[in-house]
Amino acid sequence: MTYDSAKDAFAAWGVDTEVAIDALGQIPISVHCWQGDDVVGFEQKTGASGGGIQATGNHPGRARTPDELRADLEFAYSMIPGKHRLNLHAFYLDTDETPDRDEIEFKHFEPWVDWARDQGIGLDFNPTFFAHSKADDNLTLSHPDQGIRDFWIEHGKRSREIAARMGAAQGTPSVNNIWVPDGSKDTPVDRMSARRRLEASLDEMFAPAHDKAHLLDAVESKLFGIGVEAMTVGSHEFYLGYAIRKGTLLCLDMGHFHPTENIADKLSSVALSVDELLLHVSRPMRWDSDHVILLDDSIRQMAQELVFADLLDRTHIGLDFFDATISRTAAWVIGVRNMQKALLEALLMPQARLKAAEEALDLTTRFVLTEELKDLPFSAVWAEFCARNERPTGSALIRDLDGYQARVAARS
Ligand code: RNT
Ligand code: ZN
Repeated sequence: MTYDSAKDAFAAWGVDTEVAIDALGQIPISVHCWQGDDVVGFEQKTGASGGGIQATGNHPGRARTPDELRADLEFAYSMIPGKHRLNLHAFYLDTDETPDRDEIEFKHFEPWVDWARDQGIGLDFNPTFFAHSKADDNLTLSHPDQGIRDFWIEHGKRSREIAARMGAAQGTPSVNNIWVPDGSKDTPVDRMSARRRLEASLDEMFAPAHDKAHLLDAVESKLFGIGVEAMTVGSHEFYLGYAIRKGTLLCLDMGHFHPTENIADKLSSVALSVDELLLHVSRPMRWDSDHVILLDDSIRQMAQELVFADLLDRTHIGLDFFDATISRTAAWVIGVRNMQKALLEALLMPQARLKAAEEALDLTTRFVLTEELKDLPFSAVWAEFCARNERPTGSALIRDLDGYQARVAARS
């Protein structure tokens, strides 16, 4: 179908495809750096790996250096329509120096900042509270040992400073997201002390004030992880309350809840109590497996809530998945494009008509509408969006993805 006939088909439903295309072009997705190298990072490794974060697979082409990762990212962005961001983790520093986590400084990230400026890409940031000997107990900010807590508090403070300087340099705030692996493999007897320690550490870490135009603090909850099956200190209730009391962003990772929970349903509830949200869009398969996101119902529902509840302006959309069994660049490209496709579909819905049927309790009409709307020619509008952004679709996209993968496959 041509774009013009698709445009007419949507117009018959009262939907302007031009408005949807313009809106989609304004939505930045924060692309997570860690899909490119299986969450390894660029530190001179001590061999420690606390935190339970691990990618599965050994597909050829893993980025081994910051230059390789940037080359892969440049390729990925060249396949993705629109202007996006990069979500950098602290252990992706780019320097010949070997600072420990409590010694990192802005200068260790300057090559990233320069590159991002040249590319016109905004940076977001994350302190790295895992893959370190001082995280081997799966305890960091809530560790009973004050020295270990202080080490991680310092890492968090430095990360906030670095993110704030990135935000100042780029003219849009850098979201600095806190996720700690802290928890207990077996049933604890003193959850309260652990949570009080985490709270006190966070308070200390957040004490230095930064301009909100440069830095937005976010906190990410989790239900459980490998090695912390019995309790995660930073649970959803913990961070929901913390974010409300302290005015931070709340990060909802789609893999961090019970598998049958609908994360899209949470947005409107949480948005009544916190100003801004961060999403880690992911695909948990039976557990927090971080599969590459598909254009499936969970992603569609998420996008529809963002659009229908008018939350796009106060939600930062980040992705969080890593799969090393397939081309890492293809994983990035398809994942980001799937998020965009879901947003486009939501933007192309006759929202007023659907909401009116629901408000009138005409649930039959709502039902018939949602099902009949699935036949609308979304793909023709997506193809038009890609064409206007000079991005390939279909077999041309496959050819380009294959071509790049073939070029990086020789990396060992
Ligand atoms: C871990 C969290 C966290 C990490 C990244 C690498 O379960 O989802 O967001 O995946 O920080
Ligand atoms: Zn996450």
